[in-house]
Amino acid sequence: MAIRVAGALESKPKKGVVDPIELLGRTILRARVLEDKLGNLYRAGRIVGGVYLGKGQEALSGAGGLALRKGDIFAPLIRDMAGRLGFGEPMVDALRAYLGSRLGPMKGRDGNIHRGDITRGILPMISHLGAMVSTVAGVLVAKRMKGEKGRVGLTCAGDGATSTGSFHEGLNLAAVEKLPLVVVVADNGYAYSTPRERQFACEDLVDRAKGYGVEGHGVDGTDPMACWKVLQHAVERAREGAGPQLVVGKLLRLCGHGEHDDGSYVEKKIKSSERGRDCLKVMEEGIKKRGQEKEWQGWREEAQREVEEAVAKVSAEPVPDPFEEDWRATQSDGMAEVMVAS
Ligand SMILES: Cc1ncc(C[n+]2csc(CCOP(=O)(O)OP(=O)(O)O)c2C)c(N)n1
Ligand SMILES: [Mg+2]
Repeated sequence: MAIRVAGALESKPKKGVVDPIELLGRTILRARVLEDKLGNLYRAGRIVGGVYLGKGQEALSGAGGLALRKGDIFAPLIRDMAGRLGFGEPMVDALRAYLGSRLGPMKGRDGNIHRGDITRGILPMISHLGAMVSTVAGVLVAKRMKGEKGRVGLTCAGDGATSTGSFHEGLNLAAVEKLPLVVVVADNGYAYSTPRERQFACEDLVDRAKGYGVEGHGVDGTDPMACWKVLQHAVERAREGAGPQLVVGKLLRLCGHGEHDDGSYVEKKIKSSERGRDCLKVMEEGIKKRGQEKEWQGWREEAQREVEEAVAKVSAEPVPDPFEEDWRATQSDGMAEVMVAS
């Protein structure tokens, strides 16, 4: 049941046709430049709370966000900046959440990664550890009961999350109900500092697809175009009624669990293995081979400008006023109505 796909980066862009390599390349770049800036802002003491980044995981995450359409549901986790940007979350929303702007999606009341925007189909994350599988399954059941057709729900999980009850219950329910759910597992080999051999005894998490009775797709998460192809295919299968899709990408987190952690427990031999490749570098090399070195540099500079402008804009915005706040994140006036309506 599991398929493994190899990508190809060398094909030239065709005039008038959307170029997936440019789309994914720019998404990976924007996410990386933004997250590098977030790390710097954290170290400069500008961010209250933790900062959790997705360095090295952008290709898999971005390909997931880009495979979705308007009207779909996306439930990203802490390492899914690329997926968020790919799905259309404005960069300024991310900065507003991290810098506590009152104009942000959570009105400056929630630190960072728990942000969402129901009106855009982005669910605020409850937990990194499997909770969103059940949540998205529930949303998809509700959509089915309302007669809404053709909507796909995609959520992400880490290798560690696959061992939780919520992950199992959600995927099992989705399989029984044949829901259009795509679960993208970023198997980075560690749950915080716990290595995969202390988390589960199976060889490859994609083999679990058979047990759940869903379609499984294994992919090299460091290979951007392989990620693109697999995610396009999985989302299409879910949309056409083939039921849940389990995508497992092997890669490595090229940073600590959060910016407070140096990740020194990650073994050297894993860092220098295939899964330790940086998807951004793989993308960059492919783009150069394609003769688009100049374009790549231009996209990078554009991303840097976008980040700097957004930081300057958000830095001048108001923060919540404790004398005026009721301190409820999503239950403030109007939010409940938005949730019911969407
Ligand atoms: C119930 C619970 N226990 C512990 C945590 C703290 N925690 C957050 S993420 C995480 C590790 C998750 O590992 P994995 O699913 O592999 O995702 P990764 O961090 O590698 O992306 C832990 C222990 C939590 N959020 N919730
Ligand atoms: Mg992990």
